Amino acid sequence: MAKRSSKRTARAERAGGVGKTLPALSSLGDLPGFGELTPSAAQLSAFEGACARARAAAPEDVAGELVLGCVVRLDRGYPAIVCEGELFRAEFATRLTKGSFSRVAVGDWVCARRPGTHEMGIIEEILPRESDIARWKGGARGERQTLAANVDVVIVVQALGPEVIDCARVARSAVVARDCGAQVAVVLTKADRATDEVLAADVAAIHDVVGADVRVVVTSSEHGHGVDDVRALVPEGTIAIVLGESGAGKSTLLNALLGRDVLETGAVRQADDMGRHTTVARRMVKLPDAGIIVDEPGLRSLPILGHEHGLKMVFPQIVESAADCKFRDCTHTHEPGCRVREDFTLGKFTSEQLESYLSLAREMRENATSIDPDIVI
Ligand SMILES: Nc1nc2c(ncn2[C@@H]2O[C@H](COP(=O)(O)OP(=O)(O)OP(=O)(O)O)[C@@H](O)[C@H]2O)c(=O)[nH]1
Ligand SMILES: [Mg+2]
Ligand SMILES: [Zn+2]
Repeated sequence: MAKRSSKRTARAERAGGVGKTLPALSSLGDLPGFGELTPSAAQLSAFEGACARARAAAPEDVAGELVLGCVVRLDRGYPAIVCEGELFRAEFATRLTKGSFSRVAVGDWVCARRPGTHEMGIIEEILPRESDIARWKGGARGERQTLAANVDVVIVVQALGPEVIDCARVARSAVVARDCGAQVAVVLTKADRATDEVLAADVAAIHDVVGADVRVVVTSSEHGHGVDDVRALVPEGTIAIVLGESGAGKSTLLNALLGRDVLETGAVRQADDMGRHTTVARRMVKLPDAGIIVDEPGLRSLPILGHEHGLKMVFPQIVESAADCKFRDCTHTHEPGCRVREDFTLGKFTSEQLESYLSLAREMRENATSIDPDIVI
């Protein structure tokens, strides 16, 4: 199939062809209703402030048109918003498109206008986030991309297979998630492809790296194995996001949780077992008798940059030791007076933890543009 995202098409879409190319709102099932989403007290009071500013800025009377809404879906950047009693698509108020403010994410609460004369709503303000799962896109010094806002739990999804699991990737995802203040759980999919021995070794290896207190659930699309355990990770009232490479089985897992094939899934390439970026939209789905999960396109890369806080949350013991190294810029590899090495020989952390920590810390130093001066790594 030809690539649709040529510059010309993009311009045509911006010029008003949007309605033709985006999925019809009436076709979007399984989105959460307004009552299933809960803004924080701070977001509610920010909404009042945003309404006052919108009223002051508008020459006409907009008071009756302002609504509190939550972004439940993004199709190639175009948000769908749910508010009391309605689901609508929206564009940005002109003053928002000027700065970087127009970067709205799934899960964002917004102050929007619903003028009776327009099909589209207008986003007046994005309300402050309680949390923000973000990554750096296009290399270490690229742009920061928020994957989802106001998320409570990050579910790191990794496929099992004949090969030993990529623990470093799980540790990396855990650092990014904890940096954003979210809880972390790990779901290992495709258990049918691994022997019992490999499976047990993989689970143990992940616990060795991210700590025994992180929940690890094993699933398989055969017989819905593990699905109830995943549902338990997302109780009613919470919002989770699935994070993993293309082909990891994220959409398949969500379909199992929904009990129906709602989300598109796609085969992995034989050659390297990678997916083909089947999911293109970011969207919330409401699970029956449980919370909300955001399905995401697979991530090609997850660079570590300025994630000192996350590193500290995932490896608290090592960071504590690092603070007592003789040299502040100790790399914990060869320096005299290295407390990390010393504590490792005392058995305070595993070699898997130390290895993951060192490789993530090295990458962070190399990428560093914003080291937190309060945390010694
Ligand atoms: N053997 C096996 N295959 C699975 C399992 N879960 C998913 N798959 C297959 O893995 C492939 C990729 O699944 P998707 O759910 O589309 O993966 P995804 O993570 O959503 O991928 P993107 O949307 O591209 O990011 C599909 O062919 C699925 O049928 C499983 O438990 N066992
Ligand atoms: Mg998918
Ligand atoms: Zn050291």
